[in-house]
Amino acid sequence: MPEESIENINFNDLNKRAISQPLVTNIYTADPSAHVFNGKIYIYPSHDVDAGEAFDDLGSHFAMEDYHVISMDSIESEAVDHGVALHVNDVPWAKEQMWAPDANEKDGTYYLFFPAKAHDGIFRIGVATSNSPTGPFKAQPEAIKGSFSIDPAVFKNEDGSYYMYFGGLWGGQLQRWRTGEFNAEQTESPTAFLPKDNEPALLPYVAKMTDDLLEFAEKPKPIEILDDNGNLLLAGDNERRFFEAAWLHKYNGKYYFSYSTGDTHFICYAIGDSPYGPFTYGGRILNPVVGWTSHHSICEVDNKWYLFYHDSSLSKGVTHLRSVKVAEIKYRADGTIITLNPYKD
Ligand code: FUB
Repeated sequence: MPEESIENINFNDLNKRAISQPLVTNIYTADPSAHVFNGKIYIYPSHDVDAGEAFDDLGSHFAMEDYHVISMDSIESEAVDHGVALHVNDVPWAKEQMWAPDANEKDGTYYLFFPAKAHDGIFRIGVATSNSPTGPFKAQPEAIKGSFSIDPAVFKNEDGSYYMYFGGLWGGQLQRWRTGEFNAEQTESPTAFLPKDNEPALLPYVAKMTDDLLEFAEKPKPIEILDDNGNLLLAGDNERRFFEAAWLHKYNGKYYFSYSTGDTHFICYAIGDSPYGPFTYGGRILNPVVGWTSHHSICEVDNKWYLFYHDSSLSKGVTHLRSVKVAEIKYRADGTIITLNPYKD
């Protein structure tokens, strides 16, 4: 779907075949992180805008400046946009590119976790807090110490501990951190510094959070994604290896780590027995959507499981003008997930 020329797509037909429609149409939204707080659904998306930046493989066209929170009383009800919850101008350490966020709650305080490029051009991850799930959020003066790259997702484990999952290739800069230090060498190539195809793929990271959820309690650890033989997926395994958009949920006693394969446009998952992994590749959750990126979250609402995702159907295929959608997912008895096709044949 993303490789198909946009001119060849009949969007009226595509929208009729879509398994779901945009949740809001007054603004463009992407990268939805969904949670149920106090019986209500809250979605923390990116707020897509057209800032006039030229398209490039490092994502300069994703020039988002703020976050809005969307809520729904139930999965069938109308989605409500609560307006600006945090603006980049109110984040002392951040300069630009407010990419995919997540949120969580602890003891009545709501935490918004978000990546942005700092004034030195390096992506970091920050935290902002509020006493309301819809904000407004007040940002911490500094980014999380030791944070890097993009796409934070914060999972609350049953024992009350919280873990942040993060990382993203190309514009998300994960490949620049291979030595543990940021490689600042000048290049416009999104694939510079990536491992060779026959080497293990770059891994996303996880870190337990401190009790106040404002810092990492430990040095981030790489998350191993293995094949059925127990080997790390290789960098050349483009249809299965991690690219960006980490998420963790627990189903039937197992931890499911899900993510986007980026340039091959799948949402995939891997299953493990610990929040740290290792995770064994399990399959695809979502086939490619219209638009280059694919990003998701998985949330249980009233004993059913839902995939929140996005596509570029409303903007007729504009990569950086996306819309958040939701569709139910189903598990087989063996715990595998039935792959969704975002558009019916
Ligand atoms: O929205 C900007 C970036 O695009 C996100 O951080 C990635 O996950 C991709 O969806």
